[in-house]
Amino acid sequence: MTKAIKKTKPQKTKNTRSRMKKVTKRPDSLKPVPFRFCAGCGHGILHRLIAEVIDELGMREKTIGFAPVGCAVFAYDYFNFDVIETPHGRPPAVATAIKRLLPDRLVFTYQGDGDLAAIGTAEIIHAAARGENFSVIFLNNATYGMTGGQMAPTTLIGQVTTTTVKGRHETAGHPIRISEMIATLDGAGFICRTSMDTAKGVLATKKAIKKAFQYQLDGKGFNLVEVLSPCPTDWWMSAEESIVWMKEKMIPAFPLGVIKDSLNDK
Ligand SMILES: Cc1ncc(C[n+]2csc(CCOP(=O)(O)OP(=O)(O)O)c2C)c(N)n1
Ligand code: SF4
Ligand SMILES: [Mg+2]
Repeated sequence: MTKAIKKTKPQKTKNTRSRMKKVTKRPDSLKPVPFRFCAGCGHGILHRLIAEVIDELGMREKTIGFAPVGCAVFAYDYFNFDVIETPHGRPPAVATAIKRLLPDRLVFTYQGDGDLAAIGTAEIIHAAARGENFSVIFLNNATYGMTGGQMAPTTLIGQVTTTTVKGRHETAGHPIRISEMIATLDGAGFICRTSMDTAKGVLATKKAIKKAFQYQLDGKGFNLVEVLSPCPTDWWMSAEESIVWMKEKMIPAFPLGVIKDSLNDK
């Protein structure tokens, strides 16, 4: 007579990894390639936040981004959706055409302070004045990062750059608060400024991007999120020092918060 085989309970594995819950993953809207930004740079964080928001909105296959000149020039290498390279401040001009032709797409421009507030001042001002229904993600690092740290329109008074070696003097112009300027235009709907100097600031930045993208999807018109971001390489600082500099110098010059929300303001 054969013995009945006694059923045993499956033993609990000692391998804790098999019981670990996955709480985060690389967003589908980012390609599986490493960023080439410097250590401590904010561009990589901002790319990831945008990708997370697009995933959460389920818009990956309906998104068209516009990349600038500057350190974000390779955005098409990183984002896993259509990106059109429109250098020298022209993203708002081309985004205007694309959004008008394809109104069901999520259209956004990604621009640095040199691209948006110097070479492309005309394009951004007129797109806002026209109330174009797309989103602008504007990374302000107070310098021309890509080309070696020259003075930008956002460079602070006293800030040393390769073209203001004794610190920026008033005769070289005061820093331009472009978001406040754009907010004066009737066509501009939602304008806000955030900072990536803390984890809380990074989360606030993501929330602002989501609000801006939703604003566009609801057809409410022109919206812009300015994001203060560290550039340790061209500030000649360590990553840690650059965060302190942002808190002490940059945020007082560029106050954070919602600058305009025309629908709620009314
Ligand atoms: C007409 C013109 N002027 C200047 C340049 C050089 N240039 C390329 S990127 C850049 C600065 C970009 O700075 P920003 O937009 O702030 O981007 P960041 O690298 O800081 O993110 C400049 C001046 C150029 N390519 N063409
Ligand atoms: S130069 Fe500045 S903005 Fe450009 S990748 Fe390096 S830290 Fe970032
Ligand atoms: Mg810059």
